[in-house]
Amino acid sequence: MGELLRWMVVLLSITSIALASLHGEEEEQDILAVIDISLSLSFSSCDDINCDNGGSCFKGNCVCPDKTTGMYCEVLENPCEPNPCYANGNCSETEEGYICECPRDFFGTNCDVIQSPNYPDNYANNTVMTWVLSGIPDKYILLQFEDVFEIEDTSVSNSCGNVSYNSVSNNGCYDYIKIITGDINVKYCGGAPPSPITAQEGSDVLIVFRADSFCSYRGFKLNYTHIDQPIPPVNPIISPSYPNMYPDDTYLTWLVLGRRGFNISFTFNGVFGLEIGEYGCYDYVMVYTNDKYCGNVKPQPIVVPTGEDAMVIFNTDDSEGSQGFNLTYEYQEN
Ligand SMILES: *[C@@H]1O[C@H](CO)[C@@H](O)[C@H](O)[C@H]1NC(C)=O
Ligand SMILES: *[C@@H]1O[C@H](CO)[C@@H](O)[C@H](O)[C@H]1NC(C)=O
Ligand SMILES: *[C@@H]1O[C@H](CO)[C@@H](O)[C@H](O)[C@H]1NC(C)=O
Ligand SMILES: *[C@@H]1O[C@H](CO)[C@@H](O)[C@H](O)[C@H]1NC(C)=O
Ligand SMILES: *[C@@H]1O[C@H](CO)[C@@H](O)[C@H](O)[C@H]1NC(C)=O
Ligand SMILES: *[C@@H]1O[C@H](CO)[C@@H](O)[C@H](O)[C@H]1NC(C)=O
Ligand SMILES: [Ca+2]
Ligand SMILES: [Ca+2]
Repeated sequence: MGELLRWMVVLLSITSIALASLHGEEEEQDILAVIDISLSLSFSSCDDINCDNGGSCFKGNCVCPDKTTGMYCEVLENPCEPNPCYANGNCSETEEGYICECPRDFFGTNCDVIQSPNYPDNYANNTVMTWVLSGIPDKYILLQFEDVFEIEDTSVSNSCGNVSYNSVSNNGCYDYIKIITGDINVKYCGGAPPSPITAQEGSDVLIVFRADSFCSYRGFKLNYTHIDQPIPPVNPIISPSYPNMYPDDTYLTWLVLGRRGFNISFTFNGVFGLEIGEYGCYDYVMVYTNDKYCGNVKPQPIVVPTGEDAMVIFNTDDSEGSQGFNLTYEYQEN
């Protein structure tokens, strides 16, 4: 096949020389071109080339399957190079790829998962655990929580009742997971996972889990990854489908980071509507403090003191909705 192709190309070139001569044009160049073509043809033949590892020859070059490189696909890429295991886990090659041997308290394919003891069963009372996730220069650590999240907050009854669906960071926690990185220093507890958290560029993340001596719950599980671009904070923060009706049974959180020397000023815009009933807020949005906002009257702007982080929480019950909210914020130097 290679041979046939070669002759066809040479024939074509001879024809073009003939045409060129007819027009009395630069014959020399065309002859050079023919020599060029036959030279490159002798190099681009697949006749004498055997590609290893299932590679196939095309125009004299091996096209290599995944995980192989080299002129003849003879070099197997090492799946452990660079080390895909986080937390200094040890990588070993296997038939299917690699496995990570993770340090104590790190789990997941790439040692990229951490969790409270016994998750998703109850953690033990009197637990303190810490993890350090090492940052990589120019990258951002992204933390993502699993849906099952239950850490004792102060709303539970003395008999270790259900955790509330409504917990706020930094207060109201008997047990907690604490995330410390750069300007972030927040505690989480309650019955719903925090939204994803992005650390600052290159920063390590310190995580502390602490349970007191009474009442344990299912705990938390999160994974982390190093990403190239931070996920920008959303602004405005709006309820799903706004200004159309938001869904039932929704719990969403947003973390707005404080900055030293700046207050954060939150303002509600446009339509505001959250279900209110005989017993208060059935659906609500909560900003920074424990104040729950609902009804149809837009709340006054909220100013968060300098340096403090602000949580925004949106919680709806299992029936009846309204139009929701549109919340913008800005940093004000003070
Ligand atoms: C990785 O291997 C080294 C040397 O065998 C060992 O000392 C270390 O404990 C291992 N690390 C993990 C996380 O298993
Ligand atoms: C990390 O957790 C999130 C939330 O549970 C999940 O959507 C995502 O697939 C997980 N990533 C990995 C690599 O397991
Ligand atoms: C606690 O939650 C469970 C499951 O969601 C529910 O069946 C039970 O009634 C709740 N108990 C209390 C005291 O609210
Ligand atoms: C934690 O303590 C409570 C009593 O406060 C007890 O009922 C519960 O079984 C303990 N949990 C575990 C996992 O030991
Ligand atoms: C910023 O917050 C401080 C402390 O709460 C307050 O005294 C100050 O008036 C605020 N500044 C602005 C511009 O709202
Ligand atoms: C939310 O309010 C801002 C400020 O008024 C406005 O620019 C934006 O379009 C609004 N977004 C929605 C979805 O209504
Ligand atoms: Ca507890
Ligand atoms: Ca509702």
